[in-house]
Amino acid sequence: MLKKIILTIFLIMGSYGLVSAETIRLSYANFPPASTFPSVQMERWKEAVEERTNGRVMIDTYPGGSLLGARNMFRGVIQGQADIGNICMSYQPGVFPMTTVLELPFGFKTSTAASLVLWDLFEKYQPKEFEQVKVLTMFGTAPSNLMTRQPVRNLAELQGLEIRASGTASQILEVLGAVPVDMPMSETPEALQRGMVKGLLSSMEVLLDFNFAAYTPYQTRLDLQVYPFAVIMNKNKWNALPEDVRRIMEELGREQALWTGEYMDAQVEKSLEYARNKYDARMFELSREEYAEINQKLEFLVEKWKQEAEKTGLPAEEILADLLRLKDQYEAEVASQ
Ligand code: 3IO
Repeated sequence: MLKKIILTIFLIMGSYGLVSAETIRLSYANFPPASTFPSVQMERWKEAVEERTNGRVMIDTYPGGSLLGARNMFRGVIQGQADIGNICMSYQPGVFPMTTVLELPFGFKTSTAASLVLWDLFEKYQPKEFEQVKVLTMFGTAPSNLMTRQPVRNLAELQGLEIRASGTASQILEVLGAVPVDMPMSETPEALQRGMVKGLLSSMEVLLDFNFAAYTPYQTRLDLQVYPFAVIMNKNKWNALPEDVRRIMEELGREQALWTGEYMDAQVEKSLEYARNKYDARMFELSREEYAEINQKLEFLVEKWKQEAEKTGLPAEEILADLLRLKDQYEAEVASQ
């Protein structure tokens, strides 16, 4: 009798959704170590989702390539080896014709602006390069700068130097006379330690987060391209989530892009200070003439991107115009804070 009453109560509560469904566990794979910004933002997203769903959704995070690495992340999430994963679009040239527009050297100053621009462009154009997955958030790095073992005070000193980069950044290095060595960030510590490369072109928080300052105490200010990232989810897993959970995750999309950008910009500052204090790091600036020369030499990249984007049916002119307008708007907002 009592059993029957209890059962009835639970059945009624269940039909009104008062009994919380089973906990949903999701795996989230990341390629670089826990100390680096893609993994730091992953932990922040995990905490936000667990809190906002009152623990109904629990995220198991796998930094450092422990579930999927940089080279098999996109495929791995599509195939369901991980439910969620973090990809860098620069690692698969040609696969992301739209969002790699961030790799053009437009002179972003901050990760905050780059991340918001990337997110806005993604939302507006819904590019088919991501049609196989659900995109949870996106962000871009702070602009790339040269970090080297030996001083690079001018373009002459860059000639023939092996420098690690990825995607369009490698093309940029080649045009500037360096020898690009293409690999994901996660393989870079070993390449630097073994002396396979003399430096790298990336955002400078890595001086601290990977302790690259120990290998590359010289920096050259170039403020080149941005590396674009996306956090993606397996589509079947996404479709199987309760609607309120999906809403919570969707509301986090832009917020997470902003959080990550602001985190990274602060981390770059911290990193430069660390490199100066601990390794006597030095940052060089080129002459006005050499900056002008670089700009002129890299102009063709915009045309090249445009042609490739148009080939895939993207409104390239419109995307570029939006990018430049949003960049100015967001950089001004950041600067006024
Ligand atoms: C990056 C990737 C992983 C961990 C830290 C990082 N900082 C900047 C990047 C950008 C990037 O993907 C790259 O390859 O330079």
